[in-house]
Amino acid sequence: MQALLILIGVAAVSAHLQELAFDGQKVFRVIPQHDEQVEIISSIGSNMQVDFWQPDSVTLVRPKMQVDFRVEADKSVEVEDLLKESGVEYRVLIDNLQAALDAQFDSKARIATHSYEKYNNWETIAAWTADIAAQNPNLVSRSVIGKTYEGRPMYLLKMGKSGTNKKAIFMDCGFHAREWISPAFCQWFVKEAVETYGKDTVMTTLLNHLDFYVLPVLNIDGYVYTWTNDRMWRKTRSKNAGSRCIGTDPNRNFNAGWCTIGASKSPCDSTYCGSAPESEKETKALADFIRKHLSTVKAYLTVHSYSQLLLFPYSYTYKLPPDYEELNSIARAASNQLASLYNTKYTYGPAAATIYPASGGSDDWAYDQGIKYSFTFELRDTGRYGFLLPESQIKPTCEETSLAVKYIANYVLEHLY
Ligand code: 0X9
Ligand code: ZN
Ligand code: ZN
Repeated sequence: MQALLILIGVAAVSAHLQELAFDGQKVFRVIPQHDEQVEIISSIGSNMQVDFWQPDSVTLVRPKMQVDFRVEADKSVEVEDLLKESGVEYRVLIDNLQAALDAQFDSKARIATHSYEKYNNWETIAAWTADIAAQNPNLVSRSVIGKTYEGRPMYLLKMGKSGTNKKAIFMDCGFHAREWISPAFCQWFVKEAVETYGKDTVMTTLLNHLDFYVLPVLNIDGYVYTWTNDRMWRKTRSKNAGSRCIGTDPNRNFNAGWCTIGASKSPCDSTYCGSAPESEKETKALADFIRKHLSTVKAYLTVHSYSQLLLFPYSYTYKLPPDYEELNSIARAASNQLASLYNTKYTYGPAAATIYPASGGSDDWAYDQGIKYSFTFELRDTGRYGFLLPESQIKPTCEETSLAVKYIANYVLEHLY
């Protein structure tokens, strides 16, 4: 009892600390017009405590690019003055981050059970993976593909009617810890599959003829850290030799032009590529699983946020992939499907030209392994709430995204042989 009370006390204090930490912080959006203004953004980035949201690192900023960054409360006046003086076009995207942080938990019930319309913590998601498999033994099974740096089991769900020689779609969520809508989507998609199997003809056909592997959270340690310590954490939580800074960007850690462009060699940066490709236990576990299942996995989908984009290779080069025409037309059709529900607009294209060049991503790696249908989703929104998407948007976001995922899966099924 004593221990329990202390635990509750610690949780309350850490939640409270995190709450105070964001009061008065602002998120700015700037569009530097030329190299000189890019320089100004870079100097703000290096001289102030600035956290780049989009793109994820100051090194990726280019002229005419829309840039969102978060500024500490005591620096925000100074930063705004600098922007004004230098004539860089800007606006305040989020005026008080604390208010946005509070707004994300806007669903009515704050009950401690699992809900598809709330953000669930890791403990709740882990228990859910066991439950959903136990409740749907003919459709869902759970396995463990490895352990995280901090020792948590990485659960993978396999969905589909049992059959022989089935091909599969692989989908993961939760690469970047702070992109909470992503794990929410993986959970939603599993729910939708089990609830609509036998009712919805497309889903029924998909599960009869294909398997879905769904990894609800890849970067579990980081996700836990966003609940306990720092809501804005992105990377893994591994220690780096010779540095006090923690973590590697899992989406810079794959062996695809590793650390050549749009990635940092400094452990203190949010896009640190790691000491070597697959240096992280989490990326290694994912890559090992895919290598082992290359003969069956026909599509690789990885879910991030935010910006409303549907991206495909390449990111490590501006070169177009050999399957550019086909991937582009799939992305166009999937985006149209997505928009058909709530009119949510997605931009699609090869990632390097559509957002920014960045090497070491899992999408490029999967594609170069021969998985032709490789896509990255960047879910809602376009910056109003950014990573702090209110819970009231989980349902519409997941419903519309499911349409796009089903479209891609159905396309893959129809083009298997
Ligand atoms: O930079 C990323 O890893 C992704 N954007 S995010 O804001 N969610 O971090 C985009 C990934 C696109 N693909 C590659 N860079 N390979
Ligand atoms: Zn059939
Ligand atoms: Zn991401």
